[in-house]
Amino acid sequence: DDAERLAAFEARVAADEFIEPKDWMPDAYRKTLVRQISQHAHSEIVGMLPEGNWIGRAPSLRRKAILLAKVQDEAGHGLYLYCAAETLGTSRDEMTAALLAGKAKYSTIFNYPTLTWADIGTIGWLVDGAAIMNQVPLQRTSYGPYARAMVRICKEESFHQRQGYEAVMALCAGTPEQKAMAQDALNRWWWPSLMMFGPPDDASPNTEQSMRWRIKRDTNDALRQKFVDVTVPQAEAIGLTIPDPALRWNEDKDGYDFGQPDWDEFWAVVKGDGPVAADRMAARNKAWDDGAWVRDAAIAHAEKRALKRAA
Ligand code: FAQ
Repeated sequence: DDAERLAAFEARVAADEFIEPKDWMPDAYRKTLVRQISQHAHSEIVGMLPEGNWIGRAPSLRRKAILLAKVQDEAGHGLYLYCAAETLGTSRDEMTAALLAGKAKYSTIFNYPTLTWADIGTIGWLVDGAAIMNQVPLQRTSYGPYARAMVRICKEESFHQRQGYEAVMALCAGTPEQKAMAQDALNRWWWPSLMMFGPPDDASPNTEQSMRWRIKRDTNDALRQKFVDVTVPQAEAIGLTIPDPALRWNEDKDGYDFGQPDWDEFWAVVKGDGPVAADRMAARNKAWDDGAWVRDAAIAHAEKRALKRAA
């Protein structure tokens, strides 16, 4: 019966076994996974937009080639993640429809504008840096297909983070105007990057259950702390200042004390009021509509081949 199956499921999770698509799982576990994995997939897809609009304006051929490769990687991440979510019984068409209708959540970070070239380096450094901090532990998430998707994603994110930091480093070694551009980008992206980890633990409705089921392996605040601890020395190394007057090293906890992002702004952006949220949704819908002929052609081609095989 259900109580027995639930006990067996919880014992497997506690023993760090992976749960696989055909295994029995509680409905709430399946629902939480579909929620988190689909939100994650949508983030990768919408996340192509802020950087995609700089491909034509990259300052050199080398930077352009790197950025193009990075944006393509994000598309690939979205596709692995949609596949992982599909193993739980929700179709990619349903997930895509929810995104295009503006009903699906995706990371708040992608509702902020990319104003200068320095923003592109800063996104690689901070946004991909935050993504790695969050996703390395997810390689041990309890659902097998999600954990395995994370392995390749983390390798690619690590290249993204390095290319971003290297681009910011180049600006910091350039003219005073270039260095000021890098500082301005850090000032604008710092707080939204801290928001990527989600609300504080005491305001996070999903953390406790997700930790018990080992869907999440660390809490939002624990990952945010780790991110601050590794990022501050990186900023110092290239002569940039983190825009947080409360930031200071705390010997006792062997980590930094730091200020809190504006959580009212965070919840407003979660609810869809981000500075460029409407533009992002319009761009996604336009891309979907513009791609209709490609989907139609692929289906027509597949049908023609199926007919030939039948003949
Ligand atoms: N944005 O109870 P919690 C990338 C929502 S990396 C929007 O704490 P949970 C790479 C949350 O969904 C970015 N919504 O939730 C890249 C929940 O709403 P719901 C994507 C947020 O799930 C780089 C409510 O608030 N990474 O794309 C956010 O336990 C560069 C309550 O929150 C992932 O998705 C937020 N920041 O913890 C691509 C990683 N935070 O559904 C392109 C996997 C919270 O109950 C360029 N996800 N919410 O109505 C996770 O680890 C978790 O889902 C968290 C949130 C940590 C994001």
